[in-house]
Amino acid sequence: MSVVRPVAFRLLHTNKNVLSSVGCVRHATTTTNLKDFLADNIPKKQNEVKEFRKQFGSTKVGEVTVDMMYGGMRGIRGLVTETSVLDPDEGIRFRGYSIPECQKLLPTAGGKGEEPLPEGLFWLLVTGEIPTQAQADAITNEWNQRASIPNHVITMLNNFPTNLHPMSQFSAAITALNSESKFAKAYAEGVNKSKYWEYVYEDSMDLIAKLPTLAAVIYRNLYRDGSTPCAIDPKKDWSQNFSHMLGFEDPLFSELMRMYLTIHSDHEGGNVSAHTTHLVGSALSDPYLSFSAGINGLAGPLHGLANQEVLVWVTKLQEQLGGEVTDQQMHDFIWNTLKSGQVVPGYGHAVLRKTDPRYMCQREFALKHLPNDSLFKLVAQLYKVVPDILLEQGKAKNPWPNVDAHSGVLLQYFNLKEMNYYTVLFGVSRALGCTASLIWDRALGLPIERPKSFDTPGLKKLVGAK
Ligand code: CMX
Repeated sequence: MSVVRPVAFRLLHTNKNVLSSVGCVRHATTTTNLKDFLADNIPKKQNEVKEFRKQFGSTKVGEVTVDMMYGGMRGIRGLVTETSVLDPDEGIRFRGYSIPECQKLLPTAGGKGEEPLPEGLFWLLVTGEIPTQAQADAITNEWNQRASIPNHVITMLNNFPTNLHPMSQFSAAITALNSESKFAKAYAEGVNKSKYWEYVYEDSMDLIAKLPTLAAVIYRNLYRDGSTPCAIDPKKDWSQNFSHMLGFEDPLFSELMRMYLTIHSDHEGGNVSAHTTHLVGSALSDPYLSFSAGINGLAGPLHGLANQEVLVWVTKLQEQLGGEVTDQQMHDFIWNTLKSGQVVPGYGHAVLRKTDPRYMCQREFALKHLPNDSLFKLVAQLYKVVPDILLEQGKAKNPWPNVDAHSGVLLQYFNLKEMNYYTVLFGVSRALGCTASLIWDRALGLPIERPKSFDTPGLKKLVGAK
């Protein structure tokens, strides 16, 4: 095992602008082996949490109201997730770093692009440190080596009917990959619980490595000629290999994928996909079973499927209103959506109270690379019109756009037109955050999750209602 220097808060970055905006940059230790990093750092974190709980274990952190219990547990402080934190006004921070900071600090694909590598983001989510280029490249190499898919999974995908939604195919394929689970095998052989994290780590790395190929097989079966995706090229990064396996050769599409797969990765612990993965993992279901459960949650229209719903809705708008759309026509169309008891997809959020920085990041990509695209202009016009209408309606607590309001337009520009497929891309990215958390869940020995529930008579009795 290579020697790991103590985690330090050091200013190693040379870019002064970055330093002034970010403040302290936590830089990576020297090892390029992520598992070695964990082996050295997990005992420190275990100790930190043990000491913290010893001192503050019975300190109250909030209260629970009856409305919270009926209201989707909104605002209940009930989970610890190390990888990211979501501020209602500012948006997501991955291990303390905002999206613009990650874009400045994370390693890129060198001469091939400027967007951060999702490999570097994964290192950050797992370790809390900004990786060096060598560390990000080491993750690329590992994922390229772990990418092979067992035949039974490919056979299963090839036999699915074309009317089975891509997300159902994706989830089923991830579940079927559990034949490869090193965690399940080790557990069956009686592994000591102190070693759980090592096997969860192995499964997580394998799972992430295999997802692009699974996703590409689904795409090519449903929307192309069903031919086998090209082989993984060890010289390409995760996103570029994925783009090429899908059949997209434009280098700018690979750049889009690097950005897309980075920003969709994690959104603290309470969202449906992350929370489900964490919950199922707490029963010691292996990472394949846990993450496929999370994927089923992501497939819901109020969560990840909203990126599909946005494009379906915008397409309807175009069909009904034609080319140039006035603000008034758009206003009426939106009100019709609301009056027919539907939500405006891509707007609102359970936690955020401002425009999602993931929306802004995609908008900036569009302004840079496709400023004159007509669909982008329409999405930008919606950004002007929708919030006022949602405010006027007075129901949504957040009238601003979320991540899903913008992703489809970028994919359409590159000719990835199949809207039903969009949530699969979200799912490939979401694996980074969900598995990084699973590794820490097992490293910290978190127990099976089991909150207390009540029936209404019991709750009435509890609060003294007649
Ligand atoms: N359009 C119309 N009504 C909306 C709305 C929207 N975009 N967002 C919220 N509302 C409504 C809710 O349906 C709710 O109505 P009822 O009181 O009739 O039930 C009311 O406003 C209050 O909801 P809220 O507290 O503001 O929002 P929630 O935390 O309950 O729900 C979310 C959050 C995201 C499900 C909701 O804003 C929504 O349905 N948005 C559209 C779907 C969407 O874009 N989802 C993607 C979210 C990001 C992601 O997970 O990927």
